[in-house]
Amino acid sequence: MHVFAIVSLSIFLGAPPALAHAFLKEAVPPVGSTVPSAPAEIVISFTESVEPGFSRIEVRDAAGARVDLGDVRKVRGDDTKLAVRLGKLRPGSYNVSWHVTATDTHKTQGKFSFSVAN
Ligand SMILES: [Cu+2]
Repeated sequence: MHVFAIVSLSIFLGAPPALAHAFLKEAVPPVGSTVPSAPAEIVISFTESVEPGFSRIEVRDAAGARVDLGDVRKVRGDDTKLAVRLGKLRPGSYNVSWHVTATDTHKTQGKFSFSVAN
């Protein structure tokens, strides 16, 4: 709930301040990592609670083909974690892009990559 803070600070500063919206905190597989075997899912932890119904995680291989199953969901008991299952990944590099809506309705997005070792 940053609405009042944004409105009041914007009046004084003339620009939206950098507040604690939902940014990537941690991912499994880790951002930039090379993992020894194909993961069955991606789990991303965010810095704030997010709404699974208004959030997306897309995973693509080096050729741009979608490899996730499109079933983004909240990880049980933790509003800050989203997971998406993956098809069978071959060795190579993968790009993950995420677009999430925090429970305060603020939208954020980002991307990272990881690799599956040969
Ligand atoms: Cu926010």
